[in-house]
Amino acid sequence: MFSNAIVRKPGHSLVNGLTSAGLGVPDFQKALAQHQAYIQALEKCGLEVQVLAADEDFPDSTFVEDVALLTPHCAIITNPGASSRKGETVEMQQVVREYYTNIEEVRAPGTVDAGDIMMVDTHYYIGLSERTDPAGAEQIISFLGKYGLSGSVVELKDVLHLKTGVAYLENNNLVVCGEFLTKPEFQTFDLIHIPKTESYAANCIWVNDQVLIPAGFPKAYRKIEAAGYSVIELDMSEFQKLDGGLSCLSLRF
Ligand code: CIR
Repeated sequence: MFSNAIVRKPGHSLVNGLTSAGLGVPDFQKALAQHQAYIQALEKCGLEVQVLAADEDFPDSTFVEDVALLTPHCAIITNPGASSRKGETVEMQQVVREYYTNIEEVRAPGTVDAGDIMMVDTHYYIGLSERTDPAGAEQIISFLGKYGLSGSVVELKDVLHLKTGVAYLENNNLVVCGEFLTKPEFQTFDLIHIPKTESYAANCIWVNDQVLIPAGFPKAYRKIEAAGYSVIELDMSEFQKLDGGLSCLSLRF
């Protein structure tokens, strides 16, 4: 179970965030309202949410998930793969100190976006993507090992981050879409297959037995509900325009 979350409000500079989505420029006011609803949903799931002020210097800084990996035993500050995002780690390092004494840090030349890291109990799957390279993944695996945790890498080619296409919902249930459906390392899970037409909904999050999914994906909704979860839908349109999903907007621990 999680008890805390860290989020960061989007700034006006959000409109300059990195994207390959081709869905247009996000509307700042709408993004703010969607972000507020996201915070409320986390609170409804029982989390205490620390809300960081917007940081206009970093257009993508609302996607806090990428800059840290928070485990039950240690925190790992990443070295984000996109140059415009590297500075986001500086303040996060301070924030994480409020909760952790064991803090590790990924060093250049290794790069990691923690959106590429999926926790399954004490094991962490690390996607090798355009943002996370083998040297970064190697550092993560070695940090995890220090604390009795393990990691392994997963190749990916079609999506931005590992968790763009997979989500672990506990109880051996794994949401998968596209290239992840046939990955040998995922075949021991009970797979919940999201069709490609609803691929954005593969980025959903388990929060204390409830599952948050983006609004507007009825097939995904039905499948996740049929797996026994209580589902909360959230409008994510403005973050989708920046390739961001539900997991990206918080650190949950
Ligand atoms: C980026 O390209 O870095 C942001 N526009 C989106 C980051 C999404 N984060 C995530 O999937 N964990």
